[in-house]
Amino acid sequence: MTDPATPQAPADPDSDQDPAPGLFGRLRSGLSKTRAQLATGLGNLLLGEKEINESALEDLEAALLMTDVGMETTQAIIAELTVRAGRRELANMSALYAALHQLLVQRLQGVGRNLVVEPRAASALPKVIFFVGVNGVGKTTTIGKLAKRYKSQGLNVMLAAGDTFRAAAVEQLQAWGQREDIPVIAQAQGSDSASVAFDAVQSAHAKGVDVLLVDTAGRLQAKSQLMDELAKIQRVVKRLDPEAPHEVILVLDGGVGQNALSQVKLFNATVPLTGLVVTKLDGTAKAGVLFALAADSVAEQRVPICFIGVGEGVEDLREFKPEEFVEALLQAEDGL
Ligand SMILES: Nc1nc2c(ncn2[C@@H]2O[C@H](COP(=O)(O)OP(=O)(O)O)[C@@H](O)[C@H]2O)c(=O)[nH]1
Ligand SMILES: [Mg+2]
Repeated sequence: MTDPATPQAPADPDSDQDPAPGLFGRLRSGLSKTRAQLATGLGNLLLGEKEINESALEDLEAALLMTDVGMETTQAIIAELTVRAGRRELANMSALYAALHQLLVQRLQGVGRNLVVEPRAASALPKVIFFVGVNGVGKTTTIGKLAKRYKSQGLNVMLAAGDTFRAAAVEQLQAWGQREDIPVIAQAQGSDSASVAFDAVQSAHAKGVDVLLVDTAGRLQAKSQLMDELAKIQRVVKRLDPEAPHEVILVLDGGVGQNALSQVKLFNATVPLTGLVVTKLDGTAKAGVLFALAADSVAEQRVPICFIGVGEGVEDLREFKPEEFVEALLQAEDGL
């Protein structure tokens, strides 16, 4: 893993080695590790040439658990497949794929949420979006990717370098800003991040900005200090606009698997979350964690998934669409 303390140059979309794999192709290749993990379970069924029965489904169960789909979801899916196999509905692999596809999509239904930003009406205040999460998960990178996306939609974007803990964090955001010609409000390292956010909201009001993306510090997750700081940023921003922040997005590293669930709980207790971004799904075989997060959000926390990160390029931050995601997870090389 790259040292998050090193400022990252924004990935250059023009220097992409693979010029036109298509957006779905990028998603698919980003998810290749998780797909390979799932294919192990499915492949065992195929190679064994055995009837798809209860014991054969155990391989699939193990594969689902390995991708961090989670115990509850895995058991529900296997139970349903077992019933169908008992009814002789899963006579061949393509029937099994189809059934699995359907069940996986079902588990994600309603969990995706499109984070749309409208151009600001004359009388309205800018939309303020906070990005929170532990260190190194991809907050700053996600902000850079989103800033470019919103700008290309014709929106007037501004960034706030609220991670004042490390100089590198400020520089990293400034690098994105320079590259995309987007203003970045920053203060010296060690300054009060609530003061940066306050300045930025004020400036965004004055300059007719449509959307302000606020970066925050992520170290000390387990300590009350970080949560106090987030609460303070929130309080200070509300003095300028009681409705702000309009969105609080928790960024999660998909590679941490089930640990993502406890991060949701932790942050949600301090700054009520309105959405999740799950990054680095390309670097892990644990993309199944999206299902665990979906089960969690259905159960109690109700935090929708807005974007997933499947690489470092701008195009690799994708809206989370359940159908497309499951398609990319299950589609084999030969398009089965
Ligand atoms: N492979 C991959 N790397 C990512 C992704 N998102 C972020 N990164 C990398 O993760 C590292 C930490 O990201 P950064 O934005 O600095 O994290 P922050 O500390 O939360 O702001 C950087 O090297 C990023 O390039 C992703 O979706 N895929
Ligand atoms: Mg950062």
